[in-house]
Amino acid sequence: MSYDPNNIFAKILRGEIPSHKVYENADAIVFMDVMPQSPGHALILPKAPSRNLLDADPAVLAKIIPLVQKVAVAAKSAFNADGVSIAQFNEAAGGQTVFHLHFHIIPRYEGQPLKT
Ligand code: DGP
Repeated sequence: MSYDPNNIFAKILRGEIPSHKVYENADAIVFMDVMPQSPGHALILPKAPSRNLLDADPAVLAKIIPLVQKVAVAAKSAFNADGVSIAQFNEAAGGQTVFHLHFHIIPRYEGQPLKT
């Protein structure tokens, strides 16, 4: 499977459609998920084009994982959560719906299941 430069996250990265951006650096962008599984559900995307984790450049992953950690710690604190789920899906059969690599940061609360 190849990378489609017209996927919705590529359009967000190019500024062609709006997002609620909360962080950006040279390598990545973080914005809020439009269909949050819990308050504070954010998405972290490397700017480099890859379809998902399966075709990602390890050098890109080496930069993104510390940011995943940073955002998870910040989200847990900002949303006064008890824990954080980090999710990442690959291909339609793996639950992926937008085909630009991204990580979900989902604040979690004791006794509260995710929305389905
Ligand atoms: P998945 O590919 O299954 O890992 O999930 C994609 C997520 O992206 C899903 O939680 C909904 C979210 N999403 C889809 N379209 C948009 C959009 O246009 N803007 C934002 N902020 N989030 C989106």
